[in-house]
Amino acid sequence: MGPKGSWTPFHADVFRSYSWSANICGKKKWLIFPPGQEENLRDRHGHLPFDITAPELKQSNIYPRYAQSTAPVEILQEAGEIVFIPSGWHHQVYNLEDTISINHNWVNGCNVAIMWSFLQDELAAVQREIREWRETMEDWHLQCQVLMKSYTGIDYKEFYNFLKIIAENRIFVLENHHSEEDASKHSYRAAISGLGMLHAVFDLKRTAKVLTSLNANEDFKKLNPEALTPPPHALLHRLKAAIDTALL
Ligand SMILES: O=C(O)CCC(=O)C(=O)O
Ligand SMILES: [Fe+2]
Repeated sequence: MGPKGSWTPFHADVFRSYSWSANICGKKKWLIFPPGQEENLRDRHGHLPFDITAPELKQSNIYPRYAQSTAPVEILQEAGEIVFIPSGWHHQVYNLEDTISINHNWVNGCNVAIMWSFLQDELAAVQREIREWRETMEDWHLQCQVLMKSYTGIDYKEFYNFLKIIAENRIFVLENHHSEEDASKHSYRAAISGLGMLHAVFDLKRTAKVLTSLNANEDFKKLNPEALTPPPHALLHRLKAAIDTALL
């Protein structure tokens, strides 16, 4: 909810999720950039601007790549209209009138790999910040995870748990698709069985790809992942078996 004249500074959404935003009343102006375009808007220290319309952006000693940037896509959103923002599109938003809107963010099989790639970038940024203590701190890798969680809202183990819950739900759908109606009366898990078999297989395939990459990741390996339940390799094995059975 925002009065006329209020605005939201330049950003991309949490975990590089998708979002939709529905205007109940009022009017918004959106300035949006395709993924990657924000690179030209970084200052000489690599930081993104708070306000992409600020006059300082034109100073090439502060924003060296601004001259190469392209103009944002501009959207005027009226009451009753919904805007969809794909993963990784940076945006700045103005309330042109007193405005109420409802917004929802989500990750699914189509953008979970984008989320994983974002988390790797976030960890790399933390590692760069505290690299000078790498050799002197015994728990340096663990501390990087702590900092990442405080900054990004999630660490690698939590991301694993996220994948695990998605995978287990989808496996449940595949294993119980014959008794869908019965099951949906009894459990939340089965309620999502409304997804359908193909959707569940699609999500599992995408989850398997991301989980394979997570398992091979050197930073994840340093966190003693085999102590997690179930161990990531066991989950991946189960996941692949569920896909194979479903495709028989
Ligand atoms: O409505 C706004 O001011 C910001 C909305 C936004 O950033 C979003 O929905 O992702
Ligand atoms: Fe946003």
